Amino acid sequence: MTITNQIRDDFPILFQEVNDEPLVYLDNAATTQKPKQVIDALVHYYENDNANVHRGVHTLAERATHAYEAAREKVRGFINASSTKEVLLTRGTTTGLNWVAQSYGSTLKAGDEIVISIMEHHSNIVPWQQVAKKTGATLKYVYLKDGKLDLEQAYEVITENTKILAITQSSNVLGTTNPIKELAAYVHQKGGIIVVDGAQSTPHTKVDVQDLDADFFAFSGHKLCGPTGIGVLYGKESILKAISPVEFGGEMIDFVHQFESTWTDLPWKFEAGTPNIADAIALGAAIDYLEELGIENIHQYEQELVDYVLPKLQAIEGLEIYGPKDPSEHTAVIAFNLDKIHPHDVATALDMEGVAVRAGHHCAQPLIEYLGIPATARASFYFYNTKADCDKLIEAILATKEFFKDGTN
Ligand code: 7TS
Repeated sequence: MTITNQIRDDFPILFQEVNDEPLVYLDNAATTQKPKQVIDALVHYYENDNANVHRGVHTLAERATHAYEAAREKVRGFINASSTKEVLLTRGTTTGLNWVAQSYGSTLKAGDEIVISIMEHHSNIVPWQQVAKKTGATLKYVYLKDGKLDLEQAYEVITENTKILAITQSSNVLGTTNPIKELAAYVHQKGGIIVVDGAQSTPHTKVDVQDLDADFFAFSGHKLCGPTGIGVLYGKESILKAISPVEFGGEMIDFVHQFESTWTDLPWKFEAGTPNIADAIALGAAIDYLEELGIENIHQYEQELVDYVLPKLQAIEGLEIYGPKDPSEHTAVIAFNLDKIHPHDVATALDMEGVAVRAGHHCAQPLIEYLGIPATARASFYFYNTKADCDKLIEAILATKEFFKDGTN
């Protein structure tokens, strides 16, 4: 199936005016919009099947359990995990990364090293700072070269002491994609594991956790047309079997005695309490939707948008873009600064034109500090954006530039 403007009809939210202008939604790195198919799945579940899972024998409980576990199977296929035992349903990327840090991370000791990159989201920094504080392990960084990960430096920093390499597949600021497969092979050869933050890659490109040889891989449902509050942590079965759960209570136990308890099997061992059933089912609907479009088609279409818009942005005098210069190396996340105008003012001015972009540090303060800037504006695209949206962005940026001309130049 090719991506055409018609798919926009599936997204009711896109058809509105903001500040008397048609909405151009370019904040997809923060969260994506939901197609009717996903909204319908939520409504259908609550209107027909709502019950708690894994406990009741009545018909509704069986239906809810079946739908919840069917969603897990869809996720398994989507990322090519070898078994649903390896697919843990979480609240989102942040929860998944915290689980890995709290569980696997607690096995580290003084002298062990955790390597992360300077382009990480806070969710893949702060949990490792905590692990380092608690265990005495050392946190090390890989920095940048030409707006991309400095691979040469990565291969120096990763050593036999590296127990964990925790790294994003695609940056939410720089629009660069890291060579996860190569990094995984390298860290494995040194005896460590790789934890991948897939929040910005999974919605846009084919992820195959077995091909990448990722030990852990986390992503969020809401960045790929699914609801908020649901996400995925993939972990290799051999590792998940060996480590302890992070949360304890209902659902995850096998047997509870007065002073001792045992855990149930994977994946439920990690899923304490009533899970987010409705949103898991709707995540399954989002995956069906993306698979119908074809994730490769989505990737190719977004690349066409980048090839179209990035050179136009680069041609605007006084507009600085972060990350790789070559459109073929840039994802559809474009962070920029315009003249000396504060990015919040840029975002507000664009909003007046109906164009929604984010401004700020994008939860990547160490990166922003490293770049030596206070913040950036950021336009981020998804498959329902069009070349007309790109044109509107350019037009609105030029209008903003003109508006602030006298005050800031
Ligand atoms: N990792 C990356 C690379 C991200 O971009 C984000 C969210 C997260 C982790 C956390 O995901 P969550 O679903 O658990 O919150 N990034 C952004 C963003 O760039 N703007 O808003 C959220």
